[in-house]
Order: sequence, then C-alpha cells, then structure tokens
Amino acid sequence: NLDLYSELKELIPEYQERVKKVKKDYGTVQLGNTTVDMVIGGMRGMTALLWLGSSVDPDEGIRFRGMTIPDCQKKLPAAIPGGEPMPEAILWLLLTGKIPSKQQVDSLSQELRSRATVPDYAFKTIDALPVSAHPMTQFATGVMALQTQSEFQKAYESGISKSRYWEPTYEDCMNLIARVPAVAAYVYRRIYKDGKIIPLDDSLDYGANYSHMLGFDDPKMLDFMRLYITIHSDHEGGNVSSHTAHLVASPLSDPYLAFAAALNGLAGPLHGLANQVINVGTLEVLRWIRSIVAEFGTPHISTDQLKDYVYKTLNSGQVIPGYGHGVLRKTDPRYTCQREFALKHLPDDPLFLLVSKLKEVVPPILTELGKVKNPWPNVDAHSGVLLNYFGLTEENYFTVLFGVSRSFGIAPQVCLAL
Ligand code: CMX
Repeated sequence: NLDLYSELKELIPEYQERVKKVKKDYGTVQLGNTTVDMVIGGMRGMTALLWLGSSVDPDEGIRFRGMTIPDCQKKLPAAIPGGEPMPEAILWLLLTGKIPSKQQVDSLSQELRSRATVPDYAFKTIDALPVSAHPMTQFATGVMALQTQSEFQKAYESGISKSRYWEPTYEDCMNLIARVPAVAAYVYRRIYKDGKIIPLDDSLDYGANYSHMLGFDDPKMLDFMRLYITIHSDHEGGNVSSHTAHLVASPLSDPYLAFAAALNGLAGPLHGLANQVINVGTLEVLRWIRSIVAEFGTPHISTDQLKDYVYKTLNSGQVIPGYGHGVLRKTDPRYTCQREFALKHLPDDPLFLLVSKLKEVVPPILTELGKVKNPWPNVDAHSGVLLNYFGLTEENYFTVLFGVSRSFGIAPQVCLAL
C-alpha cells in the first residue's frame, strides 16, 4: 500500500485479534514482582503497560519496533543520499512495524503537507498570551486550540462503533502531527523573531519543513532536524510524556487532549521521576556548558580545569547534567548518533570539542562517587550543542522541539491501544 491508512486498515483488525488472543491465552501469567522501590520510584523497573512503538533496554538503549538507531539510520529512507532517517519513516515504522519504501515515505510527506493548514484562531489563541509566557505554555495552548478540529470527538458523538474508533483517532493523529510544526514554529517566531509566519514549503519533507518554518535553512540543520525528531519520537512508556498521553487517552479523550496533557508533563521539571528530567536536561546542559565557557573565558579548556569544574558543580550539590539515566546503564545511543553527526558535520566546533572532552572527564568522576548507577552520557548531553551550532540558541525553546517529536510516538499508542 502506498498510503498509511490502507496499510493500517489491514493491520489493525489483525492486531486487535492478536491482543484478544494474548489476553485469553496468557491473561493470568505473572510478569514480575512489585517491590516497594518500584512503587516509590514511580513504577521504575516494573512492566506496567503494553507499549508497541519502542522498548528501552538498560544496556542497549532504545529500539523502535525492534530496530536500533543505527538500524534505522541504515534501513529507513533518507531525504538526501547518505542522510538521516526521515521522521515520516519512523512514523510509518512505529505505526505498522514495517520498514517503508521511499515511495511510501514520500507519499506520507505529501499527505502530511496536505493536512498542515492551521486555523487562524489557533495563532490568535496563542497571541492572547503574553509573549513572556514559556514557549511550552504557548505551544500547549496552540495545541488545545487545534483540539476543536477533533474528528474522533465528532465521530463518537455520532455513535461510531467501537471497532472503528481507530479510524477518526488516526485522522486526529495525522492532522495533529501535520499541524504541530506550524504551531511550534509560530511560538518560536513570536517569542524570539519578528512574529511573522514562514509558510510551509511544498518541496520539503516534514523535518526540513519544521526547520524551515523556524527560519533555519542550512541543509545540515534540515538533516539534523530529521534525526532529532526521529530519535526523540518515543522512549517506551515509562517516560512522563508518553505515559501521560497513554493515560489521558484511555478514557477516550481524543489525541489532541492526550498530546496537550503530554506536553504539560513534558514541561514540568519538578515531578521528580528520572524521565521528567529528560525534558529540562538539554536546556540545563547547554547552560552548564556555557557556564564553563564563561568561567574560563574560552571553550578551549584543559582536562584538569574541566575536572575542577565538574567537582565544583558536584560540591555545590548539583548533578552533572546530561549524565546518568533512570533506565539506561550504558552511553545512550541517542547521544552516540548525535556525536557521529557532529563528527561528520562540525568536528571543529569548540563547544562540540568541549562536549567530547566532558565525555572523557565526567564518567570516572561519577563512578568515583560510588552511588551513580549510570555514569555515561544521555541524549541531552549533546542535542543543545548541535542546535546552538546551527543558530537555534534559545534554550527555553528546546523542549518544544522535543514536544513536536513526541507527537509521533503517541500515535501508535492512541490508534492501536483501542
Ligand atoms: N550527577 C551527579 N549525581 C548523579 C547523577 C549525575 N549526573 N546521576 C545520578 N546521580 C546521583 C543521584 O542524584 C543519586 O544521588 P542520591 O542518592 O544522593 O539522591 C544517585 O546518584 C543514584 O541515582 P541513580 O539511581 O543513578 O539515578 P536516578 O535513576 O535516581 O536518576 C537521573 C536518573 C537522570 C535523574 C540522574 O542521573 C540525573 O539527575 N542526571 C542529570 C540530569 C540529566 O541528565 N537528565 C536527563 C536524563 C535524560 C534521559 O532520561 O534520557
């Protein structure tokens, strides 16, 4: 099938049958014991949700439908020869479990562009907020304005059969995914630029268009945006944004409501669970790196100076941002692929060199503390420096990029969990 809907129309009834059979055949099988630590730790280490799109192994990191990030980079279609996987391809993979052809991905790009028109009142709703409102508040508000277009809500009110819930849900997911870049880009332009909307370019794919609408047209940035959205799309069900969307969608709240709730979770650094920290991680990392540069007056810092700074941060009672993880016990593959991107495209950037040096200096010091379960870098240790290199320097906005990406991972949960 060239279009995703036709593909899902075949797959979803089979999937629904499979889930029913698993329930019937294995419904009473135990999946583990619940410990006090698990409960206090916010379900950490507990198998608690059916999560189709991705899984996170402590040693290996994320797999999207069984595929590692290097697998995705090798096998998913790219927009340019040798380039990064396209977000459209990860969406197809997340929803169907199949690797799409370039033709299927191009058709999905076209479909998303055709759905991308944002009603003017969504921008006006954002305009009602002070420009000083946090970018995530403005973004979530824009998403709630889009909710008025929910197809699921209309279909439910008109009495649609339960077995067909997935169809208007799918419509909502596709419209939502198609429209969030324009809303998110507007938030950026409104806060940091001239407030003028840069229209979608019909010749560009999803990731490239988001970068273009933000105002960044460097081909390398376009490709980084494709990679960024792909690797941030999902991270199993234990992280706050994915988990929240799943929870909010369960009483049949439509995908807009579920996604807006997820964004509100994404915006909150104070709930205390590891995955909630993901969302402030990038921001803190770049600030921390900038604070190192400010202290020494240059990004060219010796290993000893850097060690001293890491100890100084720890001694002041702070964590080293970008290091450690609630689940992972090795270097995050999302860090590694961004490092490889940097090595290919910006090997001499002084902040990248500083990030590389930190990777040598920080783990032994964290190991020395004797309590840190994972001394290795996570996804957030890298993304900020790459965005900064391409000119997207406003750290407060970074969580919005993460939010746009997360709309992808939510789609399989809400379409297939019904
Ligand atoms: N720097 C200093 N100390 C750290 C640390 C770090 N990077 N990572 C963990 N520790 C400390 C913890 O604070 C904890 O100390 P206390 O017992 O004194 O409270 C101890 O080591 C044990 O923690 P843990 O079990 O290894 O880690 P948690 O699961 O509790 O927390 C996380 C995970 C991510 C919150 C933590 O590693 C951290 O704060 N890292 C820095 C912030 C960061 O990079 N966040 C982004 C995470 C990205 C992601 O999840 O993908």
